[in-house]
Amino acid sequence: MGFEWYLDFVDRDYEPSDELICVFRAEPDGISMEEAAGRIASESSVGTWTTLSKLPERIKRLMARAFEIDGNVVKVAYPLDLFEEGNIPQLLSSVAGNIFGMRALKSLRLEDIHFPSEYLKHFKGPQFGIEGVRELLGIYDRPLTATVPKPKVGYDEDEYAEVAYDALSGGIDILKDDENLTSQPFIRFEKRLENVMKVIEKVEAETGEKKTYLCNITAETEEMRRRAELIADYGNEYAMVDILTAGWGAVQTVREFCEELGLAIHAHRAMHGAFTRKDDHGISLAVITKLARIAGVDNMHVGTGVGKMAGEASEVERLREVCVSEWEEAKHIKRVFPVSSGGLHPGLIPDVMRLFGTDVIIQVGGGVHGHPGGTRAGAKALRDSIDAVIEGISLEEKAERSKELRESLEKWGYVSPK
Ligand code: CAP
Ligand code: MG
Repeated sequence: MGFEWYLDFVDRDYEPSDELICVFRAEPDGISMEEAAGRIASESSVGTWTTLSKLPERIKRLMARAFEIDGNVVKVAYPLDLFEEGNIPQLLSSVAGNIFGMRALKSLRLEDIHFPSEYLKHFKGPQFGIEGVRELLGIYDRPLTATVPKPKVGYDEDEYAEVAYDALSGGIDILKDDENLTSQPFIRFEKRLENVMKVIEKVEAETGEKKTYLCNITAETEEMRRRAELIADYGNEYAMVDILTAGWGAVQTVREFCEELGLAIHAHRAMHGAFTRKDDHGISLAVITKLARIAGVDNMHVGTGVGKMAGEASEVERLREVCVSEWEEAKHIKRVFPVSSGGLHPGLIPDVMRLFGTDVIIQVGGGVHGHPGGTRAGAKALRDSIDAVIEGISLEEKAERSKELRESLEKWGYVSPK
């Protein structure tokens, strides 16, 4: 139409240079892919629905350009001056904001973002990363094990500590709060932290093994800072944050004070399913996982490929790669420990280790606390299943010498729960 300038944002001959590139999948509604691409590039950079009576000269160099249209896939190049240095919320308000709501698009999915080094240089990335976490815990040659007490919420501070004692003394390395456990009336944060740290002290003295606690600080930002300070006062290594419900700006603040406090960050991705699951609309987990690494978390959930949560093995492999690959464009951004979690039990450990190798944190909640012999037996069954893989023997063979593993296999076998 005469008052539109969307097609000014489409240039198939354009060759991006050191720009931020977004890959979108778009389904137009009554317009061409060309016009859809123009709308995406315009609305996510400098434009709007109509031509304007005044345009500053610099607009020409700030316009995003849709430079590749292949079927429903559109690639858009964004000049870096569009983005404030070091500001993740503003990035998403641009490339993942209004465009999702445009009537001219039936659906839109942000599949990937390619960040140039000029953009990444403004971010610290993880404080510890895989190598730093292994040094923190003194565990180098095997996956790390974690468990979440289940039921996920419901224990009081003392009952929680009992489950923690059984899990950690049974062989689990890391105790993790569940994503919705923060500070409820029956289990206040301060008392739970005090109790778990006493348990860790006791178990470390009894076993000589290093233990740590992924303590969930998720809350308003100043409260998260207060909780993190308490964690550091106890000498614990980690704070845990539900990064999507807390928000990217909060995560960047957490990264700052965890640097001051020397705390590693465990990132839980609860709520991602609200916008990652549909193939034709939303934001891919590859984008979320890249942003988590850029924001500087040390651990990040990436799925199992075999457990109860959605996510095929091919997607899990891609997300693992986002975590563990060296980034040529930003060598200062350390590698992130992938966390495999969700419906796991000893019968699935060979599959998980086939997918991840040993650089993985294997989180097993129900698959430990649902063991017929209880939490401690569940913990040993988990460790024995990992040992079996490292020894190169089958779980059945290992189970001949492990009652706990045998009972786990009798209850769950190799089921992939839904
Ligand atoms: C797993 C879990 C994790 C999910 C999150 C849960 O418990 O604690 O939050 O793994 O999903 O609450 O379901 P179980 P994802 O071990 O008992 O399944 O890791 O895919 O983000
Ligand atoms: Mg959970």
